[in-house]
Amino acid sequence: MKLIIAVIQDEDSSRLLSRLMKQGFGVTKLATTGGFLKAGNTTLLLGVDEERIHEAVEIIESVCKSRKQVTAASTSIGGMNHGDYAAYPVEVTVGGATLFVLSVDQFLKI
Ligand code: 2BA
Repeated sequence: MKLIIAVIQDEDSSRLLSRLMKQGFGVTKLATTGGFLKAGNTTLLLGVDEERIHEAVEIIESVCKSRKQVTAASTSIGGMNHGDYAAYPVEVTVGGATLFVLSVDQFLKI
């Protein structure tokens, strides 16, 4: 068995959950926050038999779309140690999904 950790956008989460559940995948949904944007995103944990990894990844790929998002970056003004910062907008592309696939030593339900 493998564990897929999928960081996805909140907007895609309910559609992806429905698709995965309909196909018989076990899923746990966590509310998470991205370190860079400091905005909410969703992390799904999926315990998947090795032969179904490809199927799960295909479903995630078909639902999760990448989007442009504008965020504020900051730069110091007045040189080093001045202590004043100015914010300016930066456009970043977020998603579709960031996946980690891990081997599972044991899967127990007690
Ligand atoms: P965030 O950390 O909020 O990052 C959101 C998006 O901001 C990223 O999208 C990327 O396009 C951009 N970004 C991140 N760090 C950046 C930087 N230092 N400079 C410029 N742009 C930057 P994604 O790459 O699609 O990542 C979406 C979310 O997936 C991330 O949200 C984070 O929650 C998670 N993630 C991505 N890579 C990860 C990793 N190596 N480990 C753990 N979580 C990760």
